[in-house]
Amino acid sequence: MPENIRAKILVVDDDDLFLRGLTMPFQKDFDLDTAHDAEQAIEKLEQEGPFAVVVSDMQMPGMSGVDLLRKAAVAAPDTVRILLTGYSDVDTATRGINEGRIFRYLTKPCSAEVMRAALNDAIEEYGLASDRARLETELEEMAYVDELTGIDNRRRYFEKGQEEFNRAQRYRRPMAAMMLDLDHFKRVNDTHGHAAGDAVIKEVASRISRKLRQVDIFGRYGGEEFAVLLVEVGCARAADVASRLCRAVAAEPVQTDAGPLPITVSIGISELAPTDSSLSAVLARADEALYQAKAGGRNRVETAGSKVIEIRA
Ligand code: GH3
Ligand code: MG
Ligand code: MG
Repeated sequence: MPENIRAKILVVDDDDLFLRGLTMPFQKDFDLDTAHDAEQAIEKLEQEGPFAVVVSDMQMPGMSGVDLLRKAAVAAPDTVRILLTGYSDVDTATRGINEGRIFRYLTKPCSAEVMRAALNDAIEEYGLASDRARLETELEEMAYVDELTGIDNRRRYFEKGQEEFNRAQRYRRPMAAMMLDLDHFKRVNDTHGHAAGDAVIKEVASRISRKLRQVDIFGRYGGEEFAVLLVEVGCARAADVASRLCRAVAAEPVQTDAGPLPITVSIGISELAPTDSSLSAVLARADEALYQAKAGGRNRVETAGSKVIEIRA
């Protein structure tokens, strides 16, 4: 947690006097909030969080501290939990500690120093756990998202695509695949440099993304190649969509640091056949059609097993 932000701490005790004694020494150091019973505590954890730490007394009318912290672990899983017990409840408390995944328990009465040390440790734990969670999300994203364009990477495209392929095959629903490849892209790199090339790939991905529906699957297949799966769409409509994509890319030059660069894309389309045993089979036909589109002059769409569709910008 950044040092200039005071950690939010919730202290729960039914005894007002004790609550005041407990919070008074720390008013300056922490952003303290209090609750008088378990119900109020859960409400605050759910609605007024995130809290870094919740400290609960063991003995309260209605719900015990262990039960409260067990609920808190569900309501606000990231909040670190501390239990306060009287000497007589230590046994009960230790039994409940695993269930509530309690970070630490303190026996009452405890000094301000002991409490401060426990709060500081808990806040540190909260920070470490948030760092871990952030790192996990970042790693997950790295595994699935193409860094340059922010769209699905090849791996993710195949995962989602295979699922869609299975569904379409099982229910005999239409599905179309597209392979897209930037035209003469090597020239962009050779003439204007790799950075300009990267900017072009990024902008083309964005133009295509904007033309697709949420349900369509769009991934960066390789360098300057993209793949699309159109869900519930047959060849004829896929050809319309592809023509629109070609036009959207060619509509205006891409602005780069090397100046505005006119860019076009060629697209090959195929549709799901009942005999296809994998998504790769569908994509292989789209790739053949793409090859035909390139051979036919680029900036155009070709459908596997049919005629070239001319694009007029
Ligand atoms: P065609 O119209 O036949 O597709 O011609 P092309 O020049 O686009 O075809 P080719 O496949 O020969 O060239 C693709 C180039 O894309 C080669 C490679 O240097 C470049 N490239 C691949 N990935 C990236 C990337 O991530 N960034 C940049 N800037 N260039 C890339
Ligand atoms: Mg290529
Ligand atoms: Mg190319």
